[in-house]
Amino acid sequence: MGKATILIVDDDIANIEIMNAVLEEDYEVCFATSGWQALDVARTAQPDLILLDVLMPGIDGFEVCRQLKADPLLADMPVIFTTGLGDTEDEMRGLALGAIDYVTKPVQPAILRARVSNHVELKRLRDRLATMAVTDALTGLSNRRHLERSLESETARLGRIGDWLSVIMLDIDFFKQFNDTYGHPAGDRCIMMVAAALGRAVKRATDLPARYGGEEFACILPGTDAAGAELVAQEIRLQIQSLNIPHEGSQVSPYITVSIGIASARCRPDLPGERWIAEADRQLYRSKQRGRDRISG
Ligand code: GH3
Ligand code: MG
Ligand code: MG
Ligand code: MG
Repeated sequence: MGKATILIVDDDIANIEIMNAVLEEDYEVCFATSGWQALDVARTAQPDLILLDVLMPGIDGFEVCRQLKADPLLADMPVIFTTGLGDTEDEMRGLALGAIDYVTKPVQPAILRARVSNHVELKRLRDRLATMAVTDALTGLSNRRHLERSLESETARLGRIGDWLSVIMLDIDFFKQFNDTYGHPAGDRCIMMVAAALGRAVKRATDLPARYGGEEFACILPGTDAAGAELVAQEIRLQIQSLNIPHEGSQVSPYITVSIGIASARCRPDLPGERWIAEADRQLYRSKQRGRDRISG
């Protein structure tokens, strides 16, 4: 993992230099000399920690902290106030605004280093847990919970503008037989390879491929109509075909195949996300019924 990034905010360059000297060896350090600039740099540099002066011309550190915590994209960044204000009242105010720590100037280099190190460590742990909570451990794709949450927010968003949404579900054919023939570890490797093929097939940044469970995958395609989804489904089949994973026990092919179901419609505010899953699943079932290794929708 690369160095963590620290944003130092202080209107006094001498203070920035002192703190930079303490931190520059272990961290990527960036700076801001005013409150507005701090908010700008926080957005662009996405620091892991912000050292925030309180008294500055323009908006002060308390106001910067308030605005950071009010912005969902910035609220997770830990803030340590570094200030000449030593009153209990000031410290309480800073902590009440959501700062994780409060350090009075002049700072003790060793103490600043230790506090920064602890908070950066915690931030990284928190980031790792947040990623784990939305990721499927075997494949690295999004997990089912993340898929369902994204589907709720996407149907609400697209419903307001009446835009298209497609959801693709796919399921590996005769997979129980694959495990029986080649063993469970080989089954796991097969699931990982199919997941990677799915990842290669969906190309837009807003598309969301996920492992829905077992040997079943789903994919959310915002702004994609039925014809577009059909093309993506064909690309998924092509990518999985070119894996050439032998499957002796399959009744449809000597290689691994998948059955696919597609649900496509314009979003409406009254249609919840689960309706897309239900329809894609119904179409997937049709593909199974019609002989597997095909697309329905
Ligand atoms: P169909 O063509 O109708 O989909 O047949 P199938 O055998 O694939 O369907 P079924 O749902 O009956 O079996 C799915 C199998 O997938 C059952 C289970 O042993 C296997 N499976 C589910 N999750 C995992 C996993 O994480 N790893 C491995 N190796 N196997 C899994
Ligand atoms: Mg100041
Ligand atoms: Mg299944
Ligand atoms: Mg199956």
